[in-house]
Amino acid sequence: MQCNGAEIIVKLLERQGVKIIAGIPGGGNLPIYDALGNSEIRHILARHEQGAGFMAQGMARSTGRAGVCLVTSGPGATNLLTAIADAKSDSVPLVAITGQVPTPMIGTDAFQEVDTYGLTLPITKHNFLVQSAEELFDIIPESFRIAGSGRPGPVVVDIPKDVQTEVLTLEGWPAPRLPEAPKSCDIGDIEKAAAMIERSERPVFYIGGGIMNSGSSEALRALAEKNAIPVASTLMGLGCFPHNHPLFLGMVGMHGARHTNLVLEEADLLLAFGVRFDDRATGRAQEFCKHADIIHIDIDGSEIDKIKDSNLGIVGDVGSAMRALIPKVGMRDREKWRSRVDRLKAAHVFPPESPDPPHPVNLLKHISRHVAPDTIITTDVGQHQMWTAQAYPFCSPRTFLTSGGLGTMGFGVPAAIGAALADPGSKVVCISGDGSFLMNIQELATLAEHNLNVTIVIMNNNHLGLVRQQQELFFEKRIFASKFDSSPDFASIAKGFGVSSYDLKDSSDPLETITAALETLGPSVVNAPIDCEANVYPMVPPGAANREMITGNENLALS
Ligand SMILES: Cc1ncc(C[n+]2csc(CCOP(=O)(O)OP(=O)(O)O)c2C)c(N)n1
Ligand SMILES: [Mg+2]
Repeated sequence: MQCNGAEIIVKLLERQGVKIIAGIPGGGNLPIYDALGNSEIRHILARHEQGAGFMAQGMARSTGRAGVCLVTSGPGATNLLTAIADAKSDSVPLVAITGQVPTPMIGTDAFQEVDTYGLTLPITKHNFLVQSAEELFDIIPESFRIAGSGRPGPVVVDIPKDVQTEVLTLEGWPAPRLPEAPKSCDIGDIEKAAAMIERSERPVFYIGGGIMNSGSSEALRALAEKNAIPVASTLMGLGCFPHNHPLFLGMVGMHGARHTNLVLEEADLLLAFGVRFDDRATGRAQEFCKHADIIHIDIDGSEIDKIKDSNLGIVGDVGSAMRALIPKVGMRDREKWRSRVDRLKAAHVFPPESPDPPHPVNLLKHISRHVAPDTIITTDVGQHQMWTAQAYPFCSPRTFLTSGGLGTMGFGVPAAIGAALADPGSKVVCISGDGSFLMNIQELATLAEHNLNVTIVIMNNNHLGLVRQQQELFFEKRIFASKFDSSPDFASIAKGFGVSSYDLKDSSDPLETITAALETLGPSVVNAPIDCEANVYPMVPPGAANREMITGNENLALS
């Protein structure tokens, strides 16, 4: 049998179980597109390569399986960089295939040539520049093994055009490669961890995306309940422990609830499971959980003792570690510690309901009551993202898709498209901001084309709100370059793209209008004007300790 490199690529992708690829064609990847045209793989034509990258991320984040995107050389590859870096920051499995100029032209400043390999080296888990069609048999399956094994991440496969057209005679196909089963933890370490938990009086879980990636939210719940240990989550961990569980403390860190950060201050043992001590979570790291011993479990050994020294560092799968710990810890009720935690929680009801109906917290709670509990929510980046993290009652893993580590505006719409493509029957809601929405607005065309069941709610404060908030609080109210002097008519624009739209500005009952949008089959956009001076509280000033949070009441006193 004879095949060219492009046909080999597509066949190997099919054999890896790839069902959908998002991308944009160009001279540098046209042979692959030619082969893709004959495949069962569904191609989603994005309108910008960053959109394609975030669609692939939406599929990956919602399913746990590697998402795939395909772009051309030069500007196609550079447009994709942000989505790749974003996947690296949040440990998302992604296989990004980029076309490259023919091998003999590499290094000649050829048309649409950039050094994709060099550009992506620091933002990928691994990258390849394919030298021959023969190499594809190893590199394509290997890219999936690498993207999904251990700590997941993005892999770039840069494929010169002459490799795509090179013809080979072949006898068979290599076996697809799956992510490797994670390494289980040393049993001696598990015994030590169990003894530390038993000795502690005030243990607290500090959990993150590692719980989601290891699929271990049930083990977490069983361990927390057995030993009565409260659970605080990072932004990436939200959904891994039910929002309404009595042991749940909410999100830790810069915009965490006051009681969450205060409980962590009082802990004598921190169970840092599947987390990386990100500065948004820890505040000033030296001050974070100062009085606590730390057990840090992570699949990535380079995270152990990177930011905070641990008393016990365990490299391995956090899920298997927790399953091993469950029989080794006793049934406890920790009456004293729980009642202390409950007192702190009761003293700081969070987030406060607002008397103002269009307040984002009210809108979010309303949305949560009108969609199924496991509805996927995506966000963009800004105040609306933090309000969502604070107020939305996430109950299941992989239901909150947000750009955590990189904090990329423009993530929300294409990620929602990706999640909807991966699960076409279900509703996906994107909470966006008026600034972020514009950063990948072109993907409304993709959304309309596929008639996906996505509702986008734009929390419109006519500002880059989180920037305005920082200027108000930390730059003596010098509001500069964060207010929009003109604001687009988002509802009309959405209509222009062929998407149903609603504007709460024209509505006598904004909550009812949101319900109508959520009930619309197919895509819809809701423009939701909100108070442009509303701030997200609490807020820990950048570089401060978490206990130094601003709660908003001081702010009232300040103004
Ligand atoms: C691509 C990108 N550029 C700049 C920033 C810096 N930034 C963080 S939040 C923010 C404002 C976001 O505005 P909007 O989407 O309207 O959300 P809001 O804060 O108003 O809810 C900006 C500019 C960013 N996170 N991402
Ligand atoms: Mg805004």
